[in-house]
Amino acid sequence: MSELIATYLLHDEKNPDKKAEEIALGLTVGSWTNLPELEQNQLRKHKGRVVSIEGIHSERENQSLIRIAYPTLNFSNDIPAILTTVFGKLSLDGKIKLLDLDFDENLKRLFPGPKFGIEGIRGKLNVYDRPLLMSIFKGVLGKNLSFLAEQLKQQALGGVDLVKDDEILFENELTPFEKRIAAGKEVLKEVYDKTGHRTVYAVNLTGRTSQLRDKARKAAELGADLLLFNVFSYGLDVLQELREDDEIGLPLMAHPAVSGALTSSLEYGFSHSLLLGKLLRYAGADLSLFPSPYGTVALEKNSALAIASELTKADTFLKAFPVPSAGIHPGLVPLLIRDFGIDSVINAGGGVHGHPDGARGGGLAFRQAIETNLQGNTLAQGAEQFPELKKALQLWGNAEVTA
Ligand code: 1AE
Repeated sequence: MSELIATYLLHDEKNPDKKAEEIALGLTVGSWTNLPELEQNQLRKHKGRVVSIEGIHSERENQSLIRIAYPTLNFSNDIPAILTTVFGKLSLDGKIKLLDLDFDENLKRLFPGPKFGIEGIRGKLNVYDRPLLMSIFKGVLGKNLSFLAEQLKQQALGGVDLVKDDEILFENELTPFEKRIAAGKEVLKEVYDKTGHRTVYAVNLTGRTSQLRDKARKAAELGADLLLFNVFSYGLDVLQELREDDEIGLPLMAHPAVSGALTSSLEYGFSHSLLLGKLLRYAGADLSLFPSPYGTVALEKNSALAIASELTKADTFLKAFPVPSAGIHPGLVPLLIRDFGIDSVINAGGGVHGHPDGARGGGLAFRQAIETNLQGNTLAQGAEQFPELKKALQLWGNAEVTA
């Protein structure tokens, strides 16, 4: 029998054995022992099963790790049905956190995974031997297309590989979606013709859910490079719909906006690795942004590493790019490469635009930090050679890694 196994963390549960049994039955057949034998025989294939119960006790905490197996027969093969089964009413029922879901191979096969993945994105850029560098439009609300175009040009001239819209840039009269795509293409072609450096632009796909498919298809028609998507404002299934539409066929960059409300508590919600790692990858994201352990919106290091691991570990799906973000500056590059490796994207907004020489200088400083680190040199050594890197380190400091 095919099963989906959910792992939960319970806090302050006095009787975890009883609770586990209640979950296994309550979220499947309801009750069991009181059922007549005939009904038991009919319902056996729908019955949930307690797989294990483990106590984690310390002076401060009383936790239990429980694993429950749900027959896949009970739900349709989509993320909304799965989440409603394993964490529907249960998410409202006391201190319980959903840590992980183990899909068996049959179930997994019904999900698309990334269309492009790490290799596909690298192929678009022809960059294989270093982390990619991404920057973010900043301060663009209330600004017109020529302002955006100039900001894009400066970021591209700095050697940035990807530029993403700010996630808070929605449909507006000054910089409408379709015009942003067209203007972005023109600027990036100009930079490519002049320098030979290719930069791609992730345009923010926004609006009512019912409009997204047509908008995304239009973006593809206009030659957009990638779509940025605020997945958690909409739902994972909406991401999957976009991924599975062959008339869209664009790489999808998942922004973590709103996800903090679902993941940040130690006692409630989802684990970071499940939501921003495993489920995003299964649903089809090619890149997943999340707070790095070092920046302004820091995420605890083990959680950030666990997200990256879910996005990149060996699986039937293509690997998705981890994009540790928020408050990143060139002085953090050695830490990022040490922890996330070269198959990651280094992403900065303020750390690019805030450079004393502007966005071009910021981009250059990042590229210099990456080059210096991959050559096995310290950033202090790199700063002797590169003036932009030197200015960045003077401004933001240097988290040198020696090991
Ligand atoms: C975790 C998402 C980061 C993000 O979207 C963003 O805009 C970061 O900006 P900076 O690098 O912190 O300025």
